[in-house]
Order: sequence, then structure tokens, then C-alpha cells
Amino acid sequence: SEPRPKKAEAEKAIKPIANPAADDASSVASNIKYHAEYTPTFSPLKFDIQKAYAATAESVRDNLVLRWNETYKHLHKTNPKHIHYLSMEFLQGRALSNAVGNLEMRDAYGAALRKFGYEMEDVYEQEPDAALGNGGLGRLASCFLDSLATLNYPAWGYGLRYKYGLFHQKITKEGQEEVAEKWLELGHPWEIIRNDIVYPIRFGGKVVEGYDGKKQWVGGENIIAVAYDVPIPGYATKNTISLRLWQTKVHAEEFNLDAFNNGEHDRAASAHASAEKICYVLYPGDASVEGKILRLKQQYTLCSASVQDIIARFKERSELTGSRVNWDFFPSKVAIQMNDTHPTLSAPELMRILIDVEGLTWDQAWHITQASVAYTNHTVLPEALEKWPLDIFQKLLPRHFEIIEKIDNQFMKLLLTSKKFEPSEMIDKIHHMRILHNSDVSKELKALMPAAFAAVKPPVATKAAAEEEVDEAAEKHDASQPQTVRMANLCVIAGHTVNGVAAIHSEIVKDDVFNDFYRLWPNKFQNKTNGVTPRRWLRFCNPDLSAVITKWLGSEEWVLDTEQLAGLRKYADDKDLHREWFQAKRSCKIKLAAYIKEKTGYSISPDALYDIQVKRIHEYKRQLLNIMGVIHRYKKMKEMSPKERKAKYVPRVVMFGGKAFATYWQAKRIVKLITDVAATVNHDPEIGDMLKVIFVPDYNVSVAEVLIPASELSQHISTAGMEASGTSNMKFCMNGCVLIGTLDGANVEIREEVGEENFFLFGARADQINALRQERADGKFEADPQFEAVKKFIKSGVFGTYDFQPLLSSLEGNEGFGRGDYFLVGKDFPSYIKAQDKVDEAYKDMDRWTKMSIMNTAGSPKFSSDRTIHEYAKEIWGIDTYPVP
Ligand code: B1N
Repeated sequence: SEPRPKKAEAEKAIKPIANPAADDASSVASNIKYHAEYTPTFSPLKFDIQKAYAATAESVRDNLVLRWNETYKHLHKTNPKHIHYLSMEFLQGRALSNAVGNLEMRDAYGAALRKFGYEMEDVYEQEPDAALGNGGLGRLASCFLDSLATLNYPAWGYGLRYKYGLFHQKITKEGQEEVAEKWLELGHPWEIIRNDIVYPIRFGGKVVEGYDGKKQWVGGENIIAVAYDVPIPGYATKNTISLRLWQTKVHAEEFNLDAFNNGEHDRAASAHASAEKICYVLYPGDASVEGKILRLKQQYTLCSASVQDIIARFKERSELTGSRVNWDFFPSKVAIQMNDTHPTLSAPELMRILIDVEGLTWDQAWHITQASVAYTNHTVLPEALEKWPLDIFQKLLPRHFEIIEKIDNQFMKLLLTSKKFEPSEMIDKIHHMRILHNSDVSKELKALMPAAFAAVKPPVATKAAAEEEVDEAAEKHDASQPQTVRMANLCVIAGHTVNGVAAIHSEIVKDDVFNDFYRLWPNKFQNKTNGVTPRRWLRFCNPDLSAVITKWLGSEEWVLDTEQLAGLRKYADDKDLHREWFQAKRSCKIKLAAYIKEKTGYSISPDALYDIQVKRIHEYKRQLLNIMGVIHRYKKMKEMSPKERKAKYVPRVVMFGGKAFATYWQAKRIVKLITDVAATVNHDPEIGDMLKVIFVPDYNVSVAEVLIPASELSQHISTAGMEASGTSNMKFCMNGCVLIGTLDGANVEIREEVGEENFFLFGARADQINALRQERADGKFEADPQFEAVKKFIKSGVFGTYDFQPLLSSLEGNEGFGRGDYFLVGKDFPSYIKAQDKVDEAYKDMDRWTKMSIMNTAGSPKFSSDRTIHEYAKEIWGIDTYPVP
């Protein structure tokens, strides 16, 4: 690398020139300097690292905007079908490093920044993560955008511009503390505010019927949504698509000048405050439902603004061809994907606009809607299936409620006339499958029901008597059960396709969660196994290993064509590759050790086995099983002589990372247990480097980019059947990390791809879980003595005085809420310990381990989101690629 000149000299030597297309180091430096002077966000007196970041980002943005404009023009001209990916979450992480990488300008920017005396990596670090998501679901959406752009598909991402992203996690003596996140505070150079793209959004009010029978939704609270566009560059292509984030506000006229002049300042701005608070925070719940009106307002804002925008562009393009708007073409131009149930309202919103605004008939609108929208399910946890209290929903969205009522009726009619169910099942099926849970059934429908009903009961004497019984049955709803709008049912009914996110999950969706719907519409159901972008998650976050891969495969084509990674298999026993592979992993481990030292103060040895579990803290993900395994290991080590210890175990650093939902107390106790165990074990001189426990604070995308490359073993140990897919498992696998896991989610497919000898399997299978819970409830479960010993060890106070009893109680008893070991930690414990012992055995033989590591990377091609996106494009969306020439 070139010697660093003095900063002041460099600044004098480089002329500021605006050159958006700059791609050589000198021109890039000029462009950076130009932005430092003419896009001023910081003091002109200095060119510190923060300013270096801001100016570099602006310079990269120039380049993106060039491509972004070209892409828009190209797609406008060619007018292909577009996919619109609607998601309440996008977990983008940092943009600068990714953009420079995707533009293939690492060398130019690295050299340019060095002219100013900065290292590119240090400049990257100035950028706060855009954390507009909770975990896997949001990160998946971001990986999909990268693949959509890279593969040249016509696509839009739609989300909300939350002022505060996912909270920061502080780890203190008390455990986890949450601190507000402020990613926008120093400005965000990656967005382009679009004051020309604004849509009205209404809440509340009422529905009035015109003389012509047309419905109109009027009154209520009226706000606007303004577009903020984030250009998303593809890798090694000009194509640059948009992530359009909506920000809520009100028109200036809503400001109450009279009130303000009267000194009522808050009242004057109350409309502003009410609108703006909609976009204040990302709801920090992963797999839980916030029954908050604000959350429903957020969801409707996303859906309404996005659907209006999609329709506006459809019309714009229709006019371009000179013809009048032909709505029949809509589904051949527009695909809408609902990322879980959160954007479900896009279906009734599309119906509303087509009928009330565009004047289409119900049947036309229904046909268009059904042909356009599709739904991805991401979880089988019952608490995560969104249900809105009917009265709240009706009040906030009265017109949508009417539309949903009609869809519900239409659906029940279809059900009653379909031959898919026995008449005897019908009442039950309606109760389970309709959208409006526990609502009354119309007269018209009741008239269809006697036949169904008569089949169960002995034939009834008179028509009147039959009707009476049907009335009773149809309306028989448990008074304790609230009336709700079931969003998942609406999604399945309105969408043309329903997909799960890993093979096993999609089977559970068909056999269990939506089995009734599957019997009705078997062809609606598909699987789309998740994937992750190999750019961010291998090429950019792990340059050391990438260089080795490129060298052995002979080119860098694997970054676009991940199938080529399979080519590593033929060198899996090559000693030279082993040496280089080991060195690359080791250099990542050294970087991670430095990071851990800085963030936690703990020193860890790069010679130890790096064992990592990072994900949201949740009982079903079983961080508790992991830490209890650690305690078992620690206890055993203490009982051994140093010699015995060295013979059985290898030195190991067990790392955890992840956030707990702020009021999920059990999850927070798990964090506390981990940190307390760390505090004891890490200071035990008898144990030394043989075992270290680290809780890495504030896990996010950028932290993952440091942890994953350095991992050697990673844990994906959820109770079988509960993790829909998992995506970090794929990132670890790509980075040559061996997995220990249950047969759950994508683990099943990863194990198939890498080979069972390269995966540490343990635990009960999904199809055994119900029986095992029953066995426990029946009092037939025999506790494992080692597991009992670990519980006793915790209770003895070795790890301090904190009261872990509520945590331990969840593992005790036979059944009951929060008891009876619902997640089967105790049941799986012995097989988990055995699998962990096998890990130590394998790690003692470095050749064997390195081969396993290589085989994991070689087995990872399937888990590129490029593969996933191609499948969605072909099998759900019906879109083609349109590279910008
Ligand atoms: O979606 C990921 C999967 O890989 C994970 O297995 C799955 O747990 C995750 C409500 C969720 N499912 N459900 C959510 C997120 C936020 C929220 O408010 C539910 N996240 C997942 C990608 O498919």
C-alpha cells in the first residue's frame, strides 16, 4: 500500500471535482473532496473521519444515483412485470461497504481514502446500522433486495422509515438494558427524499353510500405518506433498484394557527404529532403480536401508500402505450409479495381503490387482487399469527372492514358449496377458517347450512327447527372468545400462493397450521427455502477466506454463481488448501478476539474452538440448552485433573449474542444467566483458556459480519418444528463453520447438502414433539441425572446470588403455563451433550476439522438468496430479468 501523506498536504494537492462516474483513485479522491466542500454537513475547518465518511458516502451515492436513474428509465421504457416486496422490516445494516463492494470499487475507494490518510475499514465503521428490523424476517427482506438487484429483476421494496430502529442493548450487572437507537441523528446519506411522491392516508371516519350505490370512505384523521428512496445496487451490474420507505406527516394546512396564536402550542401541532408518531419506532417484537392501534396504523400506512404508488405507476405506464387503462393487465404487470401477515391490508386496500376509486365491479377487483398478491408465512408459533380485535379494526378502517366482511361471506359460501369437506365437518371448518372469528353468520349463509348441519344431527323435523339449530350452531361462540379479524386467514384466502420458508416448515404449514386450507386449495401451497446474499455474507465480510476460495476456484465467478463453490470439494483433502484455509479462519479469529477485547474486556485465545450462537433470545431457540451445556462442561472440568481435562476437551470459547424483547422476562433471565456464568468461569484460574463464555453485546448486522467469519462451530438448536427456517445457519455454513443442530428449519437441508458427517446432529425430531410433551404431561418422563445436576449446581449459587428459580421452574413440573419444560430442554440435553463431546473429538484432529469446514462452504450454494429469488420469480411472481444495457 502507498505511504500515507500528511492530511493537510493531501487536501491541498487534491482538487475538488464533481464527477459522479469516477472510478479511478484520483478522480474518486477529487469527488470525495468535492462533497467535503460542497455537500457540507460538518465544519469546514477539519476533515475528520466522520466527515470523511459523509463525503465518501455522498460520492458513492452519486454513482448509485446515475445507475438508479438509468434503471428507472430502462424499466419504464421496457415496461415489464415488477415484483413489489412489502415488508414491515428491512434489516439493511451498513450501506457504504456493501455499495463499494457491489460497485466493485473497493480498490479505488481504498486508495482514494488513503490519500487523505484514512483506512477504508475505519471509515466504514463510522456508519450506524440501519436496523429497521428485528431479526431473520427483516434481514431476509434485505438479502432479497440484494439478489433482486444483482439478478436484474424489476423490483421495488416497500417499508416504513422508522425514526428509531431496533433498540441498542446494554449489558449491565442487572442484565439487558434497552437504549433508543438513533440511526438518523447524524444524517443518512443513503436516502433520497421524494417530496413529489406523496399519498393521502385516512384512519377512522365513516363509509357513506352515494345515490348510485357507490361507497365512499370519508372523514376521520387525514395524514400523508412521503417517499424516501434508498437506491439498492446490484453486484457487478448497472441495475439499481429502490427500497421506498414511507414517512408519515400532515399537510401544512393542518397546523392550527389560531390555536398557536392563542398560546395553545401543543394543540396547534397535535395533528403533526399524531401523524409523526406512527413512524417513530419499529415494534421490537420478534414473533409476537403487539395488539396496539399504532401498529395497525403502521401496517395500514405501509399498505395504503404502497398500493397507491403501485397503481399510480401502473397507470403511468398504461398511458405510455397510448391506450386507456386496461385493468385486466394489472396482474401481468404487478406482483405483490406480503412478507408475513404484517402487510395483509394491501389486499383489501387494493380492492377498495379498484372498486371505490377506479369504479371496477367487485368481481373484477377480486380477480385482480387474487391474481396479484401472494403470502409468505414465517412462523408456526400461534402467538405470532396476527389477530385484531374486531371493534378496533372496524373503527380504524371501516371501509376495509366491509370489504373483509364480504370476502369472508364469499369464502364461507365457497366452503359450503365446495365438495372438499364432509357436511359433518362444515360447522367446525367455518369456525376455523373464516376471517372474522366469532362473528355472526348472515341469513343467506344460514340458508345454505341446514344440509351441512343435518348430516351431523339426526334429521330435524321441520325447516324451522333446522334453522333454529343452525342459528345456534353458527352463532355458538364461546363468549370468552373475543371477536377478531384473523390476518393469516385473509392472506391465505386472498393470495394466489402461500409459501413456507424451508422444506420442513412448508410441510408443517400444509399438515398443521393451514391444513384445512391445504385440503381446500392444495395447489396454493409452495416451499421457498430461504437464502442469504453471498456478497455481504461471504465475499465482503470475509475477504480472507474469499481470497482463498477465489485462488482455488481460479476466478471470482462464485460470487455470482455460487454453484461453483461446490468445486472446493475436490480439494477437500489437499494439504495446501488446508493450510491456507486454516490461516484465513485464524486471521478472522484474531480480528474477532480484538473486537471482543474492546467490547467486553475479556481476552480470548485464537487457538481455542470458537463456538457461536447468535439470534434473538427466545425460549424456543434454546439458548438455555446451550448455557446449561456450558455449565455441565464447567462442572465436569472442575471435577477432573488438568491432564484428564486436556484429554477430554479442547479449549473453547462459547459466544452468545442476541436481543430479548424488553418485556420477555424469561428471555432476559437467560441473558442474565449467561453473563453470570461468564463472570464466574472466565475468572476461574483453574480453568484458564480451556473454557471462556462471552456475551457479545448489541448483536446486529455489523456485529454478525465480524462474528460469522470467525466461527468454527455454530449452534442452531431450536426445539424441532419451531424454527421456520433460520438464515444465520446458512451464513455460518458458507463461511466454513460446522453446525451443531436439531432437525429443524433449514438445518435439515443444510445437513443434506454438506453431508451428515459434516454436521453434528442431536435431539428429538419434529414428529416426536407432541408425543414427548404428552409423555411428560402423563408423568412418564425420566429426568436425566446430568441435567438435574446442572440445575442443582445453578441453585447452589456458584454463579452468584441472582434468583434463577423462575427460569428453572419452567423446566420443572409436568405441564402448565411456563412449566413442564415445553421446549424439551431436559429431554434433548443428554443427546446434546453427546454431540458436543463429538465436537471436541473432531476438533482434536485439525485435518479432519478443516475438511469439515471446507465441506460446509462447498455445500452452501443452495443457500444463496439468488437461488431463492430465481424460484420466487419463476414459480410465484412470473417476472423476467431486464438488465440495463
Ligand atoms: O423469519 C425468518 C426465519 O428464518 C426464522 O426462522 C423465523 O423465526 C423468522 C412477528 C416475526 N418468523 N416470524 C417472525 C418477526 C416480527 C414480528 O413482529 C414475527 N420472524 C420470523 C425468515 O424467514
